Amino acid sequence: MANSDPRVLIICGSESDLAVMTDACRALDRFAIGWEMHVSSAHRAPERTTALARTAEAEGFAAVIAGAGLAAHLPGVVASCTYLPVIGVPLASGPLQGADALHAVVQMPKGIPVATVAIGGAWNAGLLAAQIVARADGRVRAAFEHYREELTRAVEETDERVQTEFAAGPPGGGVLTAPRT
Ligand code: AIR
Repeated sequence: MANSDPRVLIICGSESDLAVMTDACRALDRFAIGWEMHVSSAHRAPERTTALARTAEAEGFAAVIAGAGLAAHLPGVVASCTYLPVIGVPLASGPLQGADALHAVVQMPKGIPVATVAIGGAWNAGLLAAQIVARADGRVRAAFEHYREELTRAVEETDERVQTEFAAGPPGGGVLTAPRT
């Protein structure tokens, strides 16, 4: 998958990761930032994976997002093969539901950092990559500012509605109060 002028390289450890990792694509689309998505496993295709990482900077990418589950070495391996900032997405896959991947991604040894988001946090990975791109792109910077303002406005609108709904006491006849014994 690709679009014109890709600025963010996204790598998934397996096709089974795509459903979650496409959230990163959607976040980048929100800011009209081009991306390129690849499947490449650090364990099943190590040469291919390191080649993708090594060539990313010369190809014009500004950041890499890498998502994997289980023994998720992909983000760390990618980070060790590029000077670009790497954002790691631990994915819930298998019996430990992402706790294994979280530790593998976040617990990088000193020297090779991976900016780790929450388990399944591909949307936030996309936002973080957008913030990196925004450092050198005023259009993206303005779009990001607008996004933050929208978040705040949504909270304000929710609170306004809550104030109206609660003006005459909690809705549902007092369900929020402790039941009388
Ligand atoms: N994985 C693939 N190669 C190395 C790792 N850690 C991960 C994938 C996926 C999980 O293993 O990122 O989350 C299961 O992959 P599959 O292909 O068996 O569904």
